[in-house]
Amino acid sequence: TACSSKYVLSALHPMWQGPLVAPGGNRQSPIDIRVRKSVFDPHLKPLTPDYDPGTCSQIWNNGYSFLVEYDDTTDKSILKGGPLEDNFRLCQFHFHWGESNAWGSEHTVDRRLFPAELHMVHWNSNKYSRFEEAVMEENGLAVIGVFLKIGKRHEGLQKLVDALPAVRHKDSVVEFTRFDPACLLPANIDDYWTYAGSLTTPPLTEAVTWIIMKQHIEVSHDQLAVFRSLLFTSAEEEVQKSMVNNFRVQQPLRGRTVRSSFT
Ligand code: SG5
Ligand code: ZN
Repeated sequence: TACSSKYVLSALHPMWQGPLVAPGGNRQSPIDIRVRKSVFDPHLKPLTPDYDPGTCSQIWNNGYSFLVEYDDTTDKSILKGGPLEDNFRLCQFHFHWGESNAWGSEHTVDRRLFPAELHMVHWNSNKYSRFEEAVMEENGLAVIGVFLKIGKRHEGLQKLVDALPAVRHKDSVVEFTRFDPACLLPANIDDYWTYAGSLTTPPLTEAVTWIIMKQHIEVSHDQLAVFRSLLFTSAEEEVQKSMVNNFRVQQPLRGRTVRSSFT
């Protein structure tokens, strides 16, 4: 799909988080959401995702996370509403998680860490014609973030969990079709925080309107254990490394306002 080009792969390694690599922009992500400092915006509309499970195409272990990729050559799976003026096309979703259930999310809420965080990545198809173009622009991307908590088994997620052993190693890809991304959203998508930020992996561009769901979803410990059985390393490498702690460190707010859709 359009956003699965491999040109940034060499940079996708946990070590890139070092101070030499991170740019000193003014709207970097992730951040801590301070609930009492967020500002209710009554003009924020309900979010209206409209996804076609038929656009789901494959799962790819890119050596940093696993990406469930969607065909984004047409406007079949789109996100609009909420803080967004334009239509944004779904190109992939992925997760960030920890080695234990005590941490793993990129964003935090009043410093609370979650064991994992889902990111659904969309690009502005009204203004741009390809993901690679949108990724360089201020209003190019919209990412929905959903926190994962340990609880009961998530039935929708299980189909994906079952497919993960096939992409255990870096650079492995398997066909994966008809997965409805909407099944991973919480029941209440009307309550969210939104702020202007960046990608949390290279190229770290300040292109993202973040939409962070207030309500989390529940997954079982066993389901997250399968995420942790994936590897950062390729089949050829001698020393195998578990794919865990694939989150970026938190970034300063630098005067930004986090808006909320709810009181
Ligand atoms: C961009 O950012 C990257 C993704 C990366 C997310 O969407 O895409 C590109 O730069 C492609 C040109 O990386 C890839 O798709 C690999 C080429 O996703 C990941 O690396 C998985 C963690 C990260 O976006 S995020 O800010 O939502 N975390
Ligand atoms: Zn992410």
